[in-house]
Amino acid sequence: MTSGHARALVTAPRLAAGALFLLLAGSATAAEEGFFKGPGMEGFVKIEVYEADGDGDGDKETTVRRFRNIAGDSMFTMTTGEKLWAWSLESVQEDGIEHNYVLFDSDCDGRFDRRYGLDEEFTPPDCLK
Ligand SMILES: [Ca+2]
Ligand SMILES: [Ca+2]
Repeated sequence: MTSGHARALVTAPRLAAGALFLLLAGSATAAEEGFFKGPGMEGFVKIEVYEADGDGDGDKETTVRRFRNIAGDSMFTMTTGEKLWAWSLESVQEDGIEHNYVLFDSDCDGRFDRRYGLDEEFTPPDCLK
């Protein structure tokens, strides 16, 4: 209902505790469809890596890598079995979807075809199962 949860999820290491990558039911999710280019890692350093259960089945299938740059922007990637299927950027200086998003590869072809806002809900793509 608020973006507070999502923000916490995106930025909080506690995601590893096992919850879904879900933010909240009830937010009308409207992912944008298209082709989206990853933001790139230039200037970012890895600050944390952990395993997470993105679909709630008890198995931690997803490796989450979190990054930060000197400006304080946050980034994470989600990888399952070597497949990078989500890449997020959260900017401290810029508002809006162009600078705060999760890119998502829904069909495992290596190209991001959806873009979510940081307060939207997503789980690992079905094609990984
Ligand atoms: Ca799981
Ligand atoms: Ca794709």
